[in-house]
Amino acid sequence: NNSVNVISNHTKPVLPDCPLVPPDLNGKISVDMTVYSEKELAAKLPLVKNGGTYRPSSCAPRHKVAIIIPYRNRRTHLSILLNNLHPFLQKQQLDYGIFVTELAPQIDFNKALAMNIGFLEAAKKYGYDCFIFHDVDLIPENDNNMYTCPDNPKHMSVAIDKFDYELPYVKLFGGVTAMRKEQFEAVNGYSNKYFGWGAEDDDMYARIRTVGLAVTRYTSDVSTYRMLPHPPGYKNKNRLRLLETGTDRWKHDGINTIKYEVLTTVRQRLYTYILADIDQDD
Ligand code: UD2
Ligand code: MN
Repeated sequence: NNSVNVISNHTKPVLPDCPLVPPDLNGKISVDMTVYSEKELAAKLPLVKNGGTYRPSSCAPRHKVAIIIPYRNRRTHLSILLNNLHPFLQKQQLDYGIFVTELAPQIDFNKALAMNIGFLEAAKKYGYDCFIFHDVDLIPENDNNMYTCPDNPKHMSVAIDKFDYELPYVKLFGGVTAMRKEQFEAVNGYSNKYFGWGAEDDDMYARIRTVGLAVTRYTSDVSTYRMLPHPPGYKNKNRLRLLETGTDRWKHDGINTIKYEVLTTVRQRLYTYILADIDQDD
């Protein structure tokens, strides 16, 4: 070949990698509890692209992160979370996208099922390497709490005001958690069977330990959250029986067995909304 290195004119200028530690983090931040309208919110977050994605323009981001929010009938919480989370993630210089996943109204609420679907749909859209599963009502209070995925699944909502900023129990893996794509696939995602409140997070904790991974946490002074008030969820009566049989069920109860249909995907201004249906008789 004539080995002339042609610099074609459409190559983007190579950006320097973003610094390992983002430069302008402040540590403790105050939560803005204002409930803005969608229009006001869109106007105050101009850097967010339609569908709720963003990537830094001055440096090459080190992390591609999908935020998966299981959702039903929590509009005010979502508005407050988006208002606080977008600036927070931009300061951390992440290449991120926010996905809000809801099950069709006739399906009993099932948080883990919604998160499995959110994972599968987000992974189809972009090469995310890190997935943060995020309760809609948890607002981070410290921006050193990096929304990235270390080499073990990370439990991020360690200290919550509702629980007096104490970890309720050491095996808790609910609230806000981070898993690399390959870690989530190694545990076959969440169980699909926990309809109603409770224990789907404990089931995931057991899967993580079964495959030889561990749960890691940042210190509680960094991993602090405000939980927005809400009525208690309707308890799933057979959650404990499901949990007991979890370890011998996990290989055929998760993202490899889930049967769902996406009814609609809407690129809202500040997030991607996914509405899915399942055939509940399976
Ligand atoms: C705890 C866990 C949560 C989950 C739940 C048991 C923490 C901090 N949180 O949450 O992760 O394990 O127990 O299932 O440990 N949701 C809706 N609409 C609803 C109900 C739930 O959108 O009507 C979503 C929403 O994202 C919410 C999440 O599911 O944050 C968990 O439900 P919750 O906040 O009502 O339950 P909570 O606070 O006991
Ligand atoms: Mn809650």
